[in-house]
Amino acid sequence: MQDTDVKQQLEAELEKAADVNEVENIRVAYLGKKGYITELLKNLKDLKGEQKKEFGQKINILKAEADAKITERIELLKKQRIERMIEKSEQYDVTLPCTLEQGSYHPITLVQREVEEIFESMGFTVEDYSEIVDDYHCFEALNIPKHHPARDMQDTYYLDNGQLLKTHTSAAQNAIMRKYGAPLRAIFPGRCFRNESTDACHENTFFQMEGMMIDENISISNLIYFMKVMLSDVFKQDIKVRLRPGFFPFVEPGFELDINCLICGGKGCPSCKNSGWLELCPCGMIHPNVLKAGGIDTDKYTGFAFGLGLTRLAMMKYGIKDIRDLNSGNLKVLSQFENI
Ligand code: FA5
Repeated sequence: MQDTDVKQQLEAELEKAADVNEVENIRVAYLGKKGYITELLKNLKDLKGEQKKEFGQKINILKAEADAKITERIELLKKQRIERMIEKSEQYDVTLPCTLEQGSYHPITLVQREVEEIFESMGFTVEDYSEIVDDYHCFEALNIPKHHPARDMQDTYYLDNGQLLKTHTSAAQNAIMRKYGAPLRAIFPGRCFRNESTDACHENTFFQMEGMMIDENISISNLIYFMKVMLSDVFKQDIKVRLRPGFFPFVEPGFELDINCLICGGKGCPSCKNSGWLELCPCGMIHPNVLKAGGIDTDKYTGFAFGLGLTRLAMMKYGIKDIRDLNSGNLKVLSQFENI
């Protein structure tokens, strides 16, 4: 084959090649050890002088051109393939009617956002924290050493690696104190896990919203003030509240803040275990040991903390009688909140 024929034939074959593999086969057929262009070079030995030089140059130019054309074709095919993939993945008709039903926010999300707004307006920041924590943060930093009986109050899911699923949002207290120091105003909502049997007001997976305020001269009256503002803003009605002593190793003094059950109006029902009251928001003055563990100067600062039961708050606010409905994924229950 003449060098001009080789060039034309190569161009025709490249034009027809539909994918990169075919082009690679063409490369071998022309530039490989026994390829057409390589074979042409072998003719050199029969030529002499000026003729040999001229032919040699011609074949070298042909070889370089062939290589460039092959590379060019490969690039083009790759580009076309990507364009086809993009085209395929984005094929949808925007004029088609939407068949998906619109979703709605979960009642816990709704109430969480409401409480966040209330506290943000009072200068609190909203913090995030992990659901898997270590023993130190969940217990030890909160004045609950190993083997302390208070650990029994929270039946914990331990992981194989020694970590555990957060049993309460208080597990974030130490990290937040260490991050910001004092003075400090922060709330931190989060999912909590306890190995509990479930009933109308207990779940094994539920939400709390922790709050902490640390500053000079913080006292129980500050705590009561913030609790009152929060509850009257959330419920937008007068609700009966009772404060009674409560024991938590990380506060001193500690309180249980209960609200009159809004499902039965205080008469007693399964949602409040027939007591007429619902434990909603334990709280207290942060224990000096906890402040010290968080790097806070206890000669200068005091603070309060609370652990609001966000899931129970959603129940009371929206009149949900059974806590288990909230994790059920039952759209009949949950879609009632779409217009709130
Ligand atoms: C605590 O978890 C403390 N960390 C709260 C705290 C924070 C006290 C800061 C003092 C200072 P307790 O275990 O009582 O406390 O839970 C707090 C609230 O979470 C309860 O009042 C209740 O509203 C909610 N709660 C607890 N267990 C469950 C459960 N199994 N299902 C649903 N809500 C729950």
